[in-house]
Amino acid sequence: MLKTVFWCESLGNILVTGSSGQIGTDLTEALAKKFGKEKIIGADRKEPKNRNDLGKFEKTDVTRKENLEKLVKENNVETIYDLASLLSATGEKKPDLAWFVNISALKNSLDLARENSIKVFWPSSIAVFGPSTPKQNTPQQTILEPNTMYGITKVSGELLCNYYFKKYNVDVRSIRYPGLISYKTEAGGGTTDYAVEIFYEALKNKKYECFLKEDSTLPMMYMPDAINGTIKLMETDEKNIKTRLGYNISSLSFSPEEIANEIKKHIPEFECSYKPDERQRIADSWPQSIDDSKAREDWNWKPEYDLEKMTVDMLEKLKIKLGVK
Ligand code: AKB
Repeated sequence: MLKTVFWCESLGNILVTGSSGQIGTDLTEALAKKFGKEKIIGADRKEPKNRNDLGKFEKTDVTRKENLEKLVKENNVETIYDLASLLSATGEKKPDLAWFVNISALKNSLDLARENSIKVFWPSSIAVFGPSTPKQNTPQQTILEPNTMYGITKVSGELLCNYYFKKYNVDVRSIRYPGLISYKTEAGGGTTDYAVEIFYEALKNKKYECFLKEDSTLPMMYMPDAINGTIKLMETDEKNIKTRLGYNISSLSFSPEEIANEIKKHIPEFECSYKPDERQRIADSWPQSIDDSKAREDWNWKPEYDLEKMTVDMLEKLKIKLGVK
């Protein structure tokens, strides 16, 4: 309780690792807007595309504990959003690297959190689920037997978070993100990336070749909902956090064909074709819809965007970004 009040009132500095990535870009901007950009430190191996409104940035590799420690100590960090991660498709191409990056960055954050009373957010994913998990309305507590290295890092990471909470009382919180769709930063290396690419291609070329089959339904979410949910979870009173594994959250589920049809309502000439590649196997191993009732009960999670509202907003924002009429 004391810790929560302290965090809410003093709002010490916030470090976002992986800040140039898909979630990192949106989250850094949202945190800077909410708490003031002087409180936010972004860190990544890649420079951010646009530094405006993002706060301080350090180019560094947080898989090395001494780099992370320097950032924490020099900036009086009280909260870490540890987003440094390789995604599912890259993880299958480079499984050793995926294990190393995803787990060592988290272990470093948790160790520093334990030593310095830091609060941590860590992103899990629907990739914790595998072919043996129920596919519809997948419960919070269910079979976790992923068949991708990315999924294995996410299950292991969740268990590590839970261990650090139970053994060292580290206040670590996590969300199992579905595929995320944002107009600010393009996705990279994931299985759900098609749901971002399709918007760019529809606007630029009026056609898109999708790397998943037309009927591959997956859980998805518009980035503003994901960012609001993340900040809301971190602001929730500690007594309401009932799991230190990842919380299921959900808003949309659609297939490539469904999103293509939604885009066609606005761009009637748009044509989508389908040529599944190795990412199809990953998509086939994941659930189609998620039961997020625990998150709704424990910390009042509620998304705002449905498919129609998201499509309108994505097209509107991307038209401005791409300079398309
Ligand atoms: C991916 O496709 O790898 C990610 C995820 C669902 O975690 N977007």
